[in-house]
Amino acid sequence: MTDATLTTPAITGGPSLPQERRLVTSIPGPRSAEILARKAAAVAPGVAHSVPIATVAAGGGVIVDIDGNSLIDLGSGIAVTTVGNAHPAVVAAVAEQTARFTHTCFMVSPYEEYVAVAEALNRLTPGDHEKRSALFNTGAEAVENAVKIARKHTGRQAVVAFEHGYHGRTNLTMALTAKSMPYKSGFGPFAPEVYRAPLSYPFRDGLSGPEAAKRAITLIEKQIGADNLAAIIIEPIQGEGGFIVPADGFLPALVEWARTNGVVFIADEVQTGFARTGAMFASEHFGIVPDLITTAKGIAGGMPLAAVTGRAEIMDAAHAGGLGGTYGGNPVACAAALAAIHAYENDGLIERANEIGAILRERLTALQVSDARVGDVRGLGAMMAVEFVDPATSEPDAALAGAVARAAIAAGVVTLTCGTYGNVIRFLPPLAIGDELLHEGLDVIAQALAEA
Ligand code: PLZ
Repeated sequence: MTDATLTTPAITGGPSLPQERRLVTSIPGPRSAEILARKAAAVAPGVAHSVPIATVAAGGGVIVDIDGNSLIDLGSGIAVTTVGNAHPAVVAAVAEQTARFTHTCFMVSPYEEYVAVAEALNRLTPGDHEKRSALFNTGAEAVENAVKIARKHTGRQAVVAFEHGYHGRTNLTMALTAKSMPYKSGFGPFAPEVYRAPLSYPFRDGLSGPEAAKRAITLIEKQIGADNLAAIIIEPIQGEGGFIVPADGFLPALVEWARTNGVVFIADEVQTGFARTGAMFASEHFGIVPDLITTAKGIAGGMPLAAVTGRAEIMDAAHAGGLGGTYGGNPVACAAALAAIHAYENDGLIERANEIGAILRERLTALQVSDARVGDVRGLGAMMAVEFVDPATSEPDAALAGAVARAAIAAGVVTLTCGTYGNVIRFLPPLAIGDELLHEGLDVIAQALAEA
């Protein structure tokens, strides 16, 4: 290509796309392969991909590629298109907003869309205390800002993150993230005053929630000291780390300890937020009310938007002009968020996440019963995973997870892996997927496992 034009055909996405798995070529087909060859020549190889197709449309439960293949989507672009890709209300809101104005910078001349998103977040996040929100572009940026705010509020510097935690790819969020490859290796030095505490990982540690919390709190008290600690940050369910659901009582004990010691408790709900887990926010499942909550991904139906929401007295600590960014709370992203949030609240999507969760749990548990290589089935709502192990030793089997995912993709099912040990397949379908397509996707996974 010598000019900046596209070869992509005109095609409309959204839920009116035929809801079917349809392979007309092998994956990748010839036209996808051509674009992936251009990618290899033009795009930095650090930006890798897991599904070798060139996407032209998506909606409901499918992704369509440039060769005309229609793949079942069990990933939602990593938990982003939770309302469904190219959701009609999101598309309409984006079109309407784009035609009025695309940007002013909220720090130059503010607009209602941003304020309305902040109001919605303040209303929907756990707890009925007075709250404020600030908007950003990415999950990592929200996490960075939550830490800034907690430090300013407490006048302390240290931050505790957890084993298996994932918080982003910027310098501070790399420091907060546990896993070296591929996220951190060679990219240091990392931000100082970040400490790591042990998690509750019921499948591997056998501890009760209170026992695991005691282990973490002892480490924090002995190695850092509450007086030095600004914040504890944790994902209610570890996402990239392997969809690890902590044992009952773990999170409440941490929240209680943080409150007693003047430490800001930050729930990173970037992956778990917005109906995904069968509640508007995963914190609700664990009965916790975080001081600050970071959100992104599902918030705006695919448009880049992120937020920090929390207690007014903490959020008010940052001085005027101390928070912001050129694009934070872009009006088009905010308009998309208002449409997506309206859908979460009014289209039964929390119930739908629970229905999808019931199907996933039943099908995946059946796999576990018939195949000892499925060591664990876990998750909540439409955020479920299987952890593959060597049946003899329970050692992680990353090769098996990789083989199953590759076979499923080749058969037309977009399947994502995760986990510190790379041995987890995760299921994050759009809530717009139909039961039949979901079952077909799970049939393909089951067959891929049987043949692996
Ligand atoms: N916090 C809990 O899950 C992003 C990462 C994909 P950004 N997770 C997907 C990848 O390999 O880069 C994530 C998350 C949690 C923060 C983030 C970071 O969000 O929008 O990717 O910056």
